[in-house]
Amino acid sequence: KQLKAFPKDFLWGSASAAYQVEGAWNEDGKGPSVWDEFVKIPGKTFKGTNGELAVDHYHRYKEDIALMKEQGLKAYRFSIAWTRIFPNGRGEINQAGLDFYINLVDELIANGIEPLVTLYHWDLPQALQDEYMGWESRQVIDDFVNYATVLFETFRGKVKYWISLNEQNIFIQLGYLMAVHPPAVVDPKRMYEANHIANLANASVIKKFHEMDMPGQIGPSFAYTPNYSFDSNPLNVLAAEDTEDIMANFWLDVYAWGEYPIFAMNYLKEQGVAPTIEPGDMALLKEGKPDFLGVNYYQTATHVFNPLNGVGMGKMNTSGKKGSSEETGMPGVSKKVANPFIDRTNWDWEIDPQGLRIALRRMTSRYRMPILITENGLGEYDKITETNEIHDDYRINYLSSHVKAIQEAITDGVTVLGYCTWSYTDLLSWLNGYQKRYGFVYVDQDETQNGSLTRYKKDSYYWYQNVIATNGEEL
Ligand code: GCO
Repeated sequence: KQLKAFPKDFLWGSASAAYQVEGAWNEDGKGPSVWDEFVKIPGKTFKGTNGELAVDHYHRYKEDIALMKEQGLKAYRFSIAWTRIFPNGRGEINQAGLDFYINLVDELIANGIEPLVTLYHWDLPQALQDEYMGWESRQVIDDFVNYATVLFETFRGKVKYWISLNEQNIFIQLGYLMAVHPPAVVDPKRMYEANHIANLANASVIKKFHEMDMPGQIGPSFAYTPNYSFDSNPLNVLAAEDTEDIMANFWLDVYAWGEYPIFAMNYLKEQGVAPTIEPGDMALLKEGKPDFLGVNYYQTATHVFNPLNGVGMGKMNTSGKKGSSEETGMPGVSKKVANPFIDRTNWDWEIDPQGLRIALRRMTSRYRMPILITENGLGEYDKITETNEIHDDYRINYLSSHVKAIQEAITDGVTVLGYCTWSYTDLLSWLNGYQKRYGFVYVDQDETQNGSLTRYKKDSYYWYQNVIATNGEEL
């Protein structure tokens, strides 16, 4: 079948997040975020690694942008650290912090690279966590809108693509159910309450963006793991559909329609963990309709039915050894099983390029909205040779098969605005330190090398350079 060409203005991009790259954690008036504090708790991150220095992008952004320019990158997605703008979450603007992003955006634009800005990539001001428990209080809504408004005013006309919340489903579930992200709580009721408040904050910021008549587009980035049934046993098929409702539609329906899905909501009510919905909430969710849906795609998940006394929450693989994750499941709903048709990474993430096509198609048939792929990539151990080369053919295979799947989805009729690989440079993996690398650009990190922070181009850097130059014709 003849594949459609990528659109001429397709955003060939790459991404990062403030805490994972910037470093300079307490410079120029920055306040502490929940992550600055969380990493200090023993045992929470791989060997206690943190983002205090990260890859020092705060001081090396010009060097990083020069590499982007040389590669031909069309778009760079990064996040703004709330605590650089408002060290305590609100109050006086910290001009030095804002200036960093003004310089960053100007440098990108001067180099012909479209800035895609994420407003929130998990680094909540610690002050707001202390004052009113962060996402668990409705006070966070006004503070988030206030912070976003400053950025909208500052970057009006310069930044055309905005991402409201990054992976709300992840920071909420890992923060309030699995206790592996701050605030390290295990409480489904509190999780769904915080999640509802995050939905209201998300909708409020989008509404504000539209009220301000901002040129450009805004949408959330959802970490979408499409769910499959293990086989054609109707029990398993239903298990997969229920999982899709509870784990995906529960966020995507709210973003796109301002509605919670019926089956998932019933399930939460049965469990006694459904969020409290106040008068006016649902109307607000409908008013904050995004212009596009952002999707972070890494993997799919395959399920069988799980009896009521079946497995519960397992453990995720943070060891970097294949096969070391524990079984996970929702008793009475589903249990995740290995998909015999696909291989996994060393961190047990299933490698499934067709799953990306399926994700894009499902989202399109359900919501009919343009999609921006805000993340996709492979975390691996990379080796640098004595002559400073990094032969990451496994990453090239991963990325090229996924780009091909996007082209197939476009041919099927999906509207895709752009594609951001995760990540541009190597960076801090929240729970896995610096050994799990995602970048096109290798960074010499203490944990694995000498700590000089020198940048080296991987083979995948040159591969993507050619993809961009041929607008996706050569993969
Ligand atoms: C990791 C993760 C992250 C995420 C990203 C989500 O290894 O820590 O893969 O890097 O992909 O931050 O938006």
